[in-house]
Amino acid sequence: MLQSVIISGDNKTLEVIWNDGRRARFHALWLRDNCLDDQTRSPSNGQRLITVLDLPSDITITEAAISVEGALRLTVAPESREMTFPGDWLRRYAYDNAARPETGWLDPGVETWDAELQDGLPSSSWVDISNSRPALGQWLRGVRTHGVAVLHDMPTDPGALCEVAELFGYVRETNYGRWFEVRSEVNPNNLAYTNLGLQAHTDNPYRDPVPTLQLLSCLENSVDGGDSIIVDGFKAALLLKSEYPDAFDLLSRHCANFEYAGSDGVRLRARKPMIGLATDGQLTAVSFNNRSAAPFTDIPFADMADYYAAYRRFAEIVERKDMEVTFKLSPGDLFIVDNTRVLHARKAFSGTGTRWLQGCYADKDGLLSTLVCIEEAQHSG
Ligand code: NM2
Ligand code: OGA
Ligand code: ZN
Repeated sequence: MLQSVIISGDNKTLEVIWNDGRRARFHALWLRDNCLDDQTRSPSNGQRLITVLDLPSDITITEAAISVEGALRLTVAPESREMTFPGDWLRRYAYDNAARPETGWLDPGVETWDAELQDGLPSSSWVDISNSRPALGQWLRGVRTHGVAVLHDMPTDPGALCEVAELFGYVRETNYGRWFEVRSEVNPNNLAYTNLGLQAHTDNPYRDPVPTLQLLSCLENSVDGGDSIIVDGFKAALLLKSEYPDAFDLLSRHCANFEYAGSDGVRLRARKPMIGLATDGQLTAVSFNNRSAAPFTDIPFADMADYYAAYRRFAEIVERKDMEVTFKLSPGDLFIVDNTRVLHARKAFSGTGTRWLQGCYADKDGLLSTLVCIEEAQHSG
């Protein structure tokens, strides 16, 4: 509930005060643009019907008051339009916040982790998430918060992992197929298809846009070794920033090159920083993959030696024991990672048994959308 409103001296902004004492200022222009009436937003789909050119640039507030329901009511000129905004709507979208946080800030829903997550990995079972929306929501929340979740008791039929992606969104088909077999092959077109260990990495940095989720499921795993390791790339990047701020700057300000050219007819190339920041400093992505790093061409000559030192520092942090969560996949296990954040690795394997995984890519937009829908249903239900 809103308690009061004060119009500024120039009539271009106002300040509201809620009954718990919180205050926030809003611009008349912003309020007009976000008017909740059905001439401004389509009642059937919520999309905006006006453009920025429809906003009177000389807009002023002529009247403002708090209604008995605790909503803001105001009138603006020269349109002489009346508008109403519920107090909780204004609170949700208030933008009159304190100074920007420093570079490397994270979405408030994200929690970084290290080896201490070992026994607390978000996990569920296929039966539960495919039969219960709340269970699916709980599992997806793990991906949103920690960038990783494990699933047990998967059916072992080929391609079953695609059904997991289809529970929340869409499979991203690539040159590797709708899903791919991960096992040791003769003449592999990718080092993933060998028994070699793989340094912690994000997949497909040579692709733009990169697949934002990867799923890996296990059909057989009777070899010696082949354990899985995951590392929170956001945690690693923030450690780098606190321990070696100059290294963090180098990896976030300069673009690396990535390439995959392992199969006939495929020449994938992309350019991006290893530590991705939004222009306002939000930490948004980590791209790290030794096998697919191409010759770096876009780092100034004078910075190249320091860049390699920074790259090495970052790798050292990624490989710290106290950063990793490890597990050995058994048949029927699957894990999903946020491929813009969480790095995955595997130990080398050998011996007489068989190691057979299947992988597929998907995207976070669908996952996050499904999660919000599940949460909205829970809050209204
Ligand atoms: N596979 C498993 O990004 C990479 O190249 C990692 C990807 C071949 C689809 C391996
Ligand atoms: C991959 C990969 C890990 C594994 O296929 O991208 O990293 O455990 N595989 O085989
Ligand atoms: Zn991989």
